[in-house]
Amino acid sequence: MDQKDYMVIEEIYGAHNYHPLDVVLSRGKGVWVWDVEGKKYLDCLSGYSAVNQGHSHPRILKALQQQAKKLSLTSRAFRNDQWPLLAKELCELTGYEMVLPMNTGAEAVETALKTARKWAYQKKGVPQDQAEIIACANNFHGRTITIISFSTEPLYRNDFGPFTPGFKVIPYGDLEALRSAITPRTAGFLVEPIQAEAGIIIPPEGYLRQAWEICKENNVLFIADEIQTGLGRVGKILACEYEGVKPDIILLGKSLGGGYLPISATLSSREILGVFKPGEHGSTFGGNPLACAVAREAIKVIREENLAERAATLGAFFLNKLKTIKSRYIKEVRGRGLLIGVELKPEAGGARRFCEALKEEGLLCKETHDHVIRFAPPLVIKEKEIRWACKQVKKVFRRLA
Ligand code: PXG
Repeated sequence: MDQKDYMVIEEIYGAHNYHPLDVVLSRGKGVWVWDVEGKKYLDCLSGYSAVNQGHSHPRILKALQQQAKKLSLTSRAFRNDQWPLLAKELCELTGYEMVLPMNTGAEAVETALKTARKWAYQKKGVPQDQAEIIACANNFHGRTITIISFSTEPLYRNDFGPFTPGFKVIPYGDLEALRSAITPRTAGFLVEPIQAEAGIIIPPEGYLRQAWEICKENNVLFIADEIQTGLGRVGKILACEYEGVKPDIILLGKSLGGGYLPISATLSSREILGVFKPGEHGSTFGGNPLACAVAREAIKVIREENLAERAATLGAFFLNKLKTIKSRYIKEVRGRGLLIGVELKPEAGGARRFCEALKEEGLLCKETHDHVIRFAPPLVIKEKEIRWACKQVKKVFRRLA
């Protein structure tokens, strides 16, 4: 079968909830992936940052294989010998006291929302069913009904109502808006340290720190969604470290599974996460020994291969190289670590056609919103691979000019 055959079958039998680039991949190693016809590409998306350690990392693969042979799933009805160790190691990595494991990012977000509400009723004294949570315009936190209830993107919401009440949306980067949105019933403020899906939007310097302080003054939980920015992507283990912010709750996902399995985590203090009693929340696969063994190795690799430091240095190199590309179509090149966006002017005709042209040159990128090309390769990328990527980008901008 060639690529066309797979695409035809997918279009017939698969729901059309995505619009992927027309490339059918069957193999990956490090920063490289191969299509079914053997053509090689540099992966500049990393599964939306779920493959920070690179495809098919040998150490993580070994952990997966060894654990798969021993024990894969117990449910939380019984204990297993991997979850306690992952819990401890994750807390040591991030400086938190307690963790609740789930599978997808959206489930970690839901966990944080439930935590904040329960905390509000039990600790803050908010009257039952009155808790409010503040989120930011142009957020991306996942796809559940509750999460899209505070999305501002019509595409994510249209025809999915009725929505979950209890949320307020304020502009991102606006401290005054935060101050005035807080009431005695506010349980938490949910924020992405960088809005990746919105087009790599970096808030004004000091925003996170001051927002955190406003939350502290008002006894409001500061909840950082680090699902895409965390685990090294932006040059630190947590993006919030850039401003010395220690959120009350952080959310991790994506690369926690080392590119192999879905596993997510909600981390907080004992005081906050301690609100859960047996039976109040959970998931069949959350904390399963296979995912936990993989996650333990995944975070070891991030630490021992200095992936956060690599992202900082190589990201700066990549960013500066992209900034040297001269094109009347480029509005701005911005990023932090290896999370980089090239925003195009409207006359460029959209980022999609650039991604399609880059694919032809062997570089896989995805547009985010209509006008931003995102560059987010695995953090194991080498300088010479970045040089090669930039050459292809230059070529495409010349060709499409
Ligand atoms: N928070 C952030 C910041 C994210 O980027 C999620 C939460 C949700 O994670 P899950 O594992 O539930 O997808 C994300 C996910 C998609 C898609 O295909 C998702 C993301 C980025 C791009 C596309 O729905 N990020």
